[in-house]
Amino acid sequence: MTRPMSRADACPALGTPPRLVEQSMARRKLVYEGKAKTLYEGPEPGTLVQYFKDDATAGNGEKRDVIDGKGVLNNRLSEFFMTGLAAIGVPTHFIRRLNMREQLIRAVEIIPLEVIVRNYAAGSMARRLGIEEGTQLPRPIIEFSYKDDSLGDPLVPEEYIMAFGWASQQEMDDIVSLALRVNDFMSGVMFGVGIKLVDFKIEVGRVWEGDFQRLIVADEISPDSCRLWDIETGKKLDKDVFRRDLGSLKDAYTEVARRLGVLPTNTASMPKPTLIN
Ligand code: AIR
Ligand code: ASP
Repeated sequence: MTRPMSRADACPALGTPPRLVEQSMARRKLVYEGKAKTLYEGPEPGTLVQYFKDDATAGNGEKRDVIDGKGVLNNRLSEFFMTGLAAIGVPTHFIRRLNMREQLIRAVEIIPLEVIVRNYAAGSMARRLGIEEGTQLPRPIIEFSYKDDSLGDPLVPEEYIMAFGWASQQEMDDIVSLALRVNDFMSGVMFGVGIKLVDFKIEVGRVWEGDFQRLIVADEISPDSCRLWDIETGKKLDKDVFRRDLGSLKDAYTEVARRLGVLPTNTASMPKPTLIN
């Protein structure tokens, strides 16, 4: 398996000697370098390899750190959620996991929006409206941000999206129904392990199937892109732990993975899955 070196992977005693890893890196074409993930050309046309980094950023890159093992956990968790979505008929870009940090995905044309679904007020909504974090919303609320780091991903009304041609009316209808299906699925899965899905973000991409174009869930679904609170204690188990300096991000993500029974088998430092009653 080819993959770039990272701190968590770089153990010559266990894997490919570093020299060979470097050679394989040279053969692979970088397609896109994001803050938390890198995309490489995939083995077949229409595919990409999505590599999960350990980098954590917040405030559009103002705060940054490297959290050992985050990439491994998010690779597994995103696989778990995307596979579950596919099982209930929600199309996603996920094809299969390749190794600890990489998954094979379908190449999509990303719609330049962050599609945010909120069940409880938190984060920017709580700030904007002066609502106390954790207040349950009358119904799930969907909002859209324009994906542009230099602008800080500004919230945009649907009229902008249509007027600037970022997505059509039909696509917006499809995006809303995808987002609500993801919300129902994710809320249920998390509820089952004692976690409240406060809000989350997805990205959606276009794929062509013959003459037909359709929309599928892309990017990732992980504690980097959701707010997850323990139902009993309210403890935060998502990226807010990093954004707000609330403790160990790795412990929080490991807790989510353990409750879901999703843990890499060969990461020595990670505890075995335990049953949650
Ligand atoms: N999100 C938005 N941009 C990047 C991410 N990860 C997610 C947050 C949160 C939700 O979207 O992780 O789950 C809403 O974020 P905010 O900051 O608008 O309240
Ligand atoms: N805006 C995203 C977040 O806070 C990512 C980033 O700021 O780098 O989660």
